[in-house]
Amino acid sequence: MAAHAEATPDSEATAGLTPPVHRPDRQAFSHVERHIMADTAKPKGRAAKSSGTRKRGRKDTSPGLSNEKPEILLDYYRRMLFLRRFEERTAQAYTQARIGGYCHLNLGEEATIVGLMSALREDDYLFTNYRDHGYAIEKGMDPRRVMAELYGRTDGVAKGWGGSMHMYDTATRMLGGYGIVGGQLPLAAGAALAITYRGGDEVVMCQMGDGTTNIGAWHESLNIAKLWNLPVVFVVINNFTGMGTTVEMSSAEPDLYKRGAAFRIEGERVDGRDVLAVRDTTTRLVERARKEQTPFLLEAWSYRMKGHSVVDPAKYRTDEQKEEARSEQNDPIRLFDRQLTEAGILTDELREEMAASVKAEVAEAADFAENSPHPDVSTLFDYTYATPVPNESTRMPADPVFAE
Ligand SMILES: Cc1ncc(C[n+]2csc(CCOP(=O)(O)OP(=O)(O)O)c2C)c(N)n1
Ligand SMILES: [Mg+2]
Repeated sequence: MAAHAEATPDSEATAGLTPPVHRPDRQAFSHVERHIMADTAKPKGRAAKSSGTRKRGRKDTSPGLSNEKPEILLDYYRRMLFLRRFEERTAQAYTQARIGGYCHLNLGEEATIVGLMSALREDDYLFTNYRDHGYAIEKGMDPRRVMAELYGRTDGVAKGWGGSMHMYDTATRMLGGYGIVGGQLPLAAGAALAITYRGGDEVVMCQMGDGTTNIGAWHESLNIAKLWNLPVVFVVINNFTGMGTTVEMSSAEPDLYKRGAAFRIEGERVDGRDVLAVRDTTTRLVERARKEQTPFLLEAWSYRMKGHSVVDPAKYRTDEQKEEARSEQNDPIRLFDRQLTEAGILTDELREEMAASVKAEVAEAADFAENSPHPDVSTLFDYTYATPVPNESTRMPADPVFAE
């Protein structure tokens, strides 16, 4: 469609594609792409593509390691590895029926999570969708209590009543964990409004998936965030799929970082496999949101290594697509491992040491969860309502809510 191509000059990646398809150039984009709307809201055409031409391959796209402190790089590596092993353990516990209910994993998203969280201050706020375990841990929650929540035990962060999709902890300012697609967006805007009311300088980060950009709450929240100058960074994790539906099948504008344009919100896209690129891009946007008191949009491309949830065999993916999602070149941990090894920062000895300590820490979290008591059924409604409501597990739907 000529008009569409005109409006989005750098969308050659998607031009002429018919669904269902796989984006052909996922391997080849500069590590950051920007879409900036001028105050006139007039598209600037090709000049708006500030990052220049697309480069092929990965080696030119990383910010490089030369200015980085080795101990910080190793810390990122360990944190990513921890999330990987934690999620693998979660999947295992689920198949053993130790964990029940819905359960969505962050496998493949580790560099994005560590990069994003490294850009936040401790007092910044975070809202996420249901794919939240890694975010909760990286925002500062005790992994043992996250695992206990997955197990539905009293030592869990939500006393065992929330489960996988509802990690929540005011102390670390991780305000959930939402199962309704887009449910977190209006709440994130509200939290940012509260910050401005109080005259604070915290920033809200609101994570979501690509599929979320087509829900009403997306439009409402981005609109009000820009209208009221709220310090919130909306982060779209583009894993190219909402359950089994591709971005191309569901988004008229598949370059998601441009979708803030309708609200004059600047957007950027980053390679979510690259922890340093994510950290640097996010830091810039978070600090601008803090200083300029205005929202931003960040799109991070990363792979969902498995199905939508632990029970989804992803039969809608071809073998080739499954391989692509799990390949070495798209695995953020193997990529970073190679980078650090080539730079002489990660040695065999260090790798083994870290693998062992991560394994032990994950095992400790699982033991902690296993040994935590199940909540008493009498507490079922204790945390459901903010004010006391005489709700009992024996009450039937037709019974009056309030006692006569
Ligand atoms: C309002 C609403 N509609 C539908 C669903 C069912 N649903 C759960 S996850 C999901 C896909 C969302 O995809 P995306 O936003 O890309 O996030 P991802 O799972 O890829 O992280 C859907 C449709 C839901 N939970 N809430
Ligand atoms: Mg998705």
